[in-house]
Amino acid sequence: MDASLHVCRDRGSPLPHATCDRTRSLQNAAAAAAGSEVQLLPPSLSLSPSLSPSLHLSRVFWRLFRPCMRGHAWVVSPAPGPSVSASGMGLRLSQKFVFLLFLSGLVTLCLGALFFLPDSARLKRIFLSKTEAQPVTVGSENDAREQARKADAAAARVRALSRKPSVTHEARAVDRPPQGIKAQDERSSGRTRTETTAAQNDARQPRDTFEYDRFKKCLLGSPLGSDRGKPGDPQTLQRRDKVKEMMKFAWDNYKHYAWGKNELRPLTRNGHIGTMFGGLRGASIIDSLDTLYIMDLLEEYEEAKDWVENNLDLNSNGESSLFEVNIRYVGGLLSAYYLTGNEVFKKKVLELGEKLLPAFNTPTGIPRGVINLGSGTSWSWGWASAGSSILAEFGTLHLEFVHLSELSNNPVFREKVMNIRKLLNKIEKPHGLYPNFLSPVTGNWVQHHVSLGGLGDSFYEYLIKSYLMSDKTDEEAKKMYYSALEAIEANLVQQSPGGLTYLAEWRGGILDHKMGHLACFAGGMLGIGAEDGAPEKKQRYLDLAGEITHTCHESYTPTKLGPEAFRFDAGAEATATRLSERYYILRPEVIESYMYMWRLTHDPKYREWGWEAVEALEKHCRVEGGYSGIRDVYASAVSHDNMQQSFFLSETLKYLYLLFSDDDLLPLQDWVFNTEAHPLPIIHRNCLQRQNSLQKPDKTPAD
Ligand code: DMJ
Repeated sequence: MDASLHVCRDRGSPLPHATCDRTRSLQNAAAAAAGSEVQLLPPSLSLSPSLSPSLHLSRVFWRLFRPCMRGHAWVVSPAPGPSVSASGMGLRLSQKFVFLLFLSGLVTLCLGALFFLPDSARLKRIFLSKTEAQPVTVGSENDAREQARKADAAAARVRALSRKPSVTHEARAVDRPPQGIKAQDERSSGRTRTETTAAQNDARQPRDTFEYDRFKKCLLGSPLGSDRGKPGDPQTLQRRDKVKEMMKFAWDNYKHYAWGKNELRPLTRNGHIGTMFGGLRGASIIDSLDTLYIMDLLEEYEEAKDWVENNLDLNSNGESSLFEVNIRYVGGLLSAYYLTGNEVFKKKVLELGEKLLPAFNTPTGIPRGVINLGSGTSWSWGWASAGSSILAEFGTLHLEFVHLSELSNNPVFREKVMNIRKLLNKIEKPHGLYPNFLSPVTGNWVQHHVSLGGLGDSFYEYLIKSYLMSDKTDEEAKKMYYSALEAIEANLVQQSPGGLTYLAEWRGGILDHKMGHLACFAGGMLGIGAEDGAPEKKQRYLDLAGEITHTCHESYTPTKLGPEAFRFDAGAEATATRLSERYYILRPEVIESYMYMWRLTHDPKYREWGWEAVEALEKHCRVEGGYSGIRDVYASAVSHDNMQQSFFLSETLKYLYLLFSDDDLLPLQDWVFNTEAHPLPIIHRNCLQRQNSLQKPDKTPAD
């Protein structure tokens, strides 16, 4: 509990002392106005319920405040005049009238204080049940939107007073960056305490109508294919087996040295928790569930599942990244559920999904980047300029949230991400591009930095994947994706003097001729989006996909592992020119593009490139205690960073395994991979509806 909330617990009441004090002074003021010298009201005062509705209110008020007042000799001493009994029954009618008048005034004043004074936010939370409370995040910018919201909040307060079920209560914004991080602009980097909304509360209603069997019937093929994707030719099978062995090695070491922690430190052979997931643990377990399952490592999968069932504690109180928790935990649990049908995953993921909802309680509905899963408090990253939210973070929730709504039959999750979509669709875009920073308070761009690498990347990925996941019915996502692509082609796609195609970064019209490793996912993205482009563009997009993938492969030299960022200026051709950009942390993006390009073209070079990566991982990253990132991909003497990232198990090894498998293992007609490589099923809506109507008791198949 907040240290500043000193309650009247010693007197049996949860009210803050400040409120008790304020009540007393209000009483005295009101009494003075009524010409009485008020000391205190008697605890035993009883008034006839038949007198007036305000009497009931007075009683309610009295009951609420009595504990604060207990212990005082509260008497009414009207002066001057005949003395009266302290009992209400002994009061004369005129005195009763004055007394009632006073009580009504008092109640009005107190409730007024309760709802309008800035310090009363906590009291409101105590007074109003969680189920009623609906949060409004108040930012510090005084724009028209804010005014409108305040008006809404005021109207809601009135509704609160009339005790209607769904009310909105203003919460206080506390401008404070996360611990250890200094906000660049405290004016707008608001930390916002949020509470359970009515809609969020809805999420707790057991309205589960999802039928796993019906879902399975609507898949076009078996998720694991006819023979778990076993490739026909012996060399490919051998390579696939090698990848499986790598996964087992990574898993066994994690299990041995870091079980239950988030990542393994393979050199020091211990666990790493970090700060990204708040109090959540077991990131490597959640990220591995589906990989273990599709690789037929079923004993290991069972261990992981048991851990989720018995040890995954979602009641954590730490400060976590909304984006990371979503792509790893929500994505990992969702795909484990869809692949296995085990209800424990569904239960956990819905519980976790609800805990993420308060992050959306901002004036625009654009979530802030950091959330405390325990308290619902959310705030912007201290490093994000002017309290902004990051495009790649709030733009990478769509797939998972749509599935949370599918599973729970509760629209609230879908509504949250559709709201983000709506805002992004409407807002003016410089040259049709989406900058990386947006204010969750005003809904305006904060900086004109555009990138398909870090800060921007997976937003674009989720546009095309939203379209594909909707069984190609989400026309809005499609339109946004292809318009963004036009803008990217016109402004970011570049050719190096050496003939390499790359995606530059854009800073207010000035190009930075640099590509991050992260941007290498774009080969795969362009590939899977090619087919649904305009007829005259399809081939162009597929070619572009191939060119970007080729450039990224070119950056993998001489260790055959790639740097964090590479440049195309001052004579550089896909080369890291800065020491600080030479590291490789077991990232998947280049291999991810190989996997998609293999599926789309069956050009054997992609499998060859993938195998090069396997050999390089074995040579440079495998150590006795697991796999480690390396500090310099150009150095002949390898230096390890002592971290086995959870995405190595979830993405890098999974994409390699799929690259050496037949296409019917997680076929792209049925599955899209979230940005952490967790497969999520395409929603074959028509089939699902057909299945549902077939199964209704009052319907027959003939219907
Ligand atoms: C993963 O966590 C996800 O792919 C994310 O979108 C960005 N990159 C890391 C791995 O590099």
